[in-house]
Amino acid sequence: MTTPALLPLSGRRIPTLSPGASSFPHHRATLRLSEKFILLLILSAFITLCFGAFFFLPDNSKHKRFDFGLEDVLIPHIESEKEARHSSRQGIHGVGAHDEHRHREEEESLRDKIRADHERALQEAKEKLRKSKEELKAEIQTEKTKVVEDLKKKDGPKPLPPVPMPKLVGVKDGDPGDPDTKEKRDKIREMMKHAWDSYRQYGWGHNELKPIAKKGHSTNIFGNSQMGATIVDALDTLYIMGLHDEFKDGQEWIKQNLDFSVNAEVSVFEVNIRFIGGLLAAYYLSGQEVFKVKAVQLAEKLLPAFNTPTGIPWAMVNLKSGVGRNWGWASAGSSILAEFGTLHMEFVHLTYLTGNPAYYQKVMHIRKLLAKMDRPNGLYPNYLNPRTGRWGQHHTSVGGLGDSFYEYLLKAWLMSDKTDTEARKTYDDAIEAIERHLIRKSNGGLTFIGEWKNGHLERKMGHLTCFAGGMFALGADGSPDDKAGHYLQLGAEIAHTCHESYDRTVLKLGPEAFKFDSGLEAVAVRQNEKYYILRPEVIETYWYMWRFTHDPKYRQWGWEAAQAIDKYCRVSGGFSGVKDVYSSNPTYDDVQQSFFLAETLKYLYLLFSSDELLPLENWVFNTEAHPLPVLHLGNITLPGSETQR
Ligand code: DMJ
Repeated sequence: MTTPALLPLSGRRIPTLSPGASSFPHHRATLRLSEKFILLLILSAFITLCFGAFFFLPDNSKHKRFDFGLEDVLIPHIESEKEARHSSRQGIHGVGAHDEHRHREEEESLRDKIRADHERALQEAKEKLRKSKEELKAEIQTEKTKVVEDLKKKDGPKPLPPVPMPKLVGVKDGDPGDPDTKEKRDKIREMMKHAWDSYRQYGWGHNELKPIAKKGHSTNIFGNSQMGATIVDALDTLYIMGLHDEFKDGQEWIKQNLDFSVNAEVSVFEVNIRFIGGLLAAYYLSGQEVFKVKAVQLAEKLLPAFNTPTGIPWAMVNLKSGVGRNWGWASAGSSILAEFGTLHMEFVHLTYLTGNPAYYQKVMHIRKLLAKMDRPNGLYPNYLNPRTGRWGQHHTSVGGLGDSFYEYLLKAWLMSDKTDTEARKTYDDAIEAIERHLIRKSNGGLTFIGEWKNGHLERKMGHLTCFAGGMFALGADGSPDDKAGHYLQLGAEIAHTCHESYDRTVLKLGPEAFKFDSGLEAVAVRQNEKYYILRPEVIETYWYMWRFTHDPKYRQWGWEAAQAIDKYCRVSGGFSGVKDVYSSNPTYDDVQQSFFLAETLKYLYLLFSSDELLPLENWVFNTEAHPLPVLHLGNITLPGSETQR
């Protein structure tokens, strides 16, 4: 190495660059190759020296921190360093030496602790490595399950308050006694088993079943969800029929899979009558807490639907976001009478079981609001706007869009052990207006219930309307002015008309709607009203009429319907609706509706059972045929009822 080589480093011989000129040629001009080599040599020697100096410096680190990066080790050490500095200043008193010793001991013990921890971890790792792959997998799974369980416990529902179980009467077999009836009942049970087994095999967990395609099915009332509607809807029927293995299977699915935190926009009404009603009935019949817990979880998800300017709920709610809206087809953004008016039974039970007044208050608020409104001709229109609180189109129906509103007025009274007289009065007034404006006799002598449309009576009756026969019979006892006989008679007449609507078809199954016009009696006219989708209403009315009269014709009519269903709707993958009941060669709609298992087969089974099974004095069936016990509240006041009533 020579000194001239250092010259360029000083920069003195590097000429100033004019702007834009490259520096490279100047270097080439000013440094020769040998100089560059010497320069590099010196640079590398310098770097080596620096590194060496760094490594040979005295090791101060142990006076600063342990190199473990652990806070619990570091923090005491920093503290002890401060103390050391402090005490060395006090050294003249001889305290410094003593502290030094103490700190060294502390450091020693910390080191020992860390060493021990490391050794333990090493030992554990060695043990793990000795295990087989399967053993390790199993251990990981156990850990995972534990974490999930812990999380569930943490986020899970608050425990519900203990509430006395209402008196449950008639949860028994209901053997009808005579062999012929028993045989019929066994056949209905077999049909239920076929419907359930098919769903179990091809549609398990889906909402419904496509029995021809043999796969799951769902509609917009359940949103884009897989909430096992058929399982929940069928549970109590399985229980009543003594199909206990199937019931257990359903219960297990619900326990493991039924989850309402789904991004699904569902119908508040349908979810209430099928899911909450189904779960509550399963809870009361079986006593299994899981059903009550799930019903309450779901009910909480429905509550945001009531956040409207009037408190009249939206038709649909997104279970995840709580955002609600109405059906696009409903008159001017209206909510539907049969939807917001069919919540009372389930919501009163929810308040009873949870102690949460919200449910009771919501439905009572609806009732109060309706009571204050003007009613055209005393009739309730099917549409009500939840923003303005004003009626939409003046259409009134005891069938679709109106039906179960009237049913729930009567059943509110019945389920309260006949103490809710306000509900009874509202029912009586409504029925009186219906009789005056909607019920007529055809030329052929058939009593029918028409539809009221802007002051005009449409002489058409829906299959759905046929439930009203049973409702009139059920409400006969307790009707004003001693009109019990009249209402029982009205129930019988409706049952007869609806039977005619079945009997006048080729398949002996009833159409969706039938006319009483231009010489037509109880027959469908339009092609799109000729279908039968396994609906229950006619059989429901037969059952109520049977319970109140014991007239054998109701069992006979029920048996005719059961045979027709088995003959024309049964397929290898379950039961399907048919598109035309007037055709001897019907095509299938390929849907096994969940209400077929919840209602149609249940009412048939009850029709061929003794009255001891679920007596009507003790049980009230919701509109989806889920039995809920009468609440003999006695001195108990429902929370929220003090302020509302
Ligand atoms: C059922 O879901 C209920 O009975 C509801 O009230 C109206 N209709 C269907 C079955 O037809």
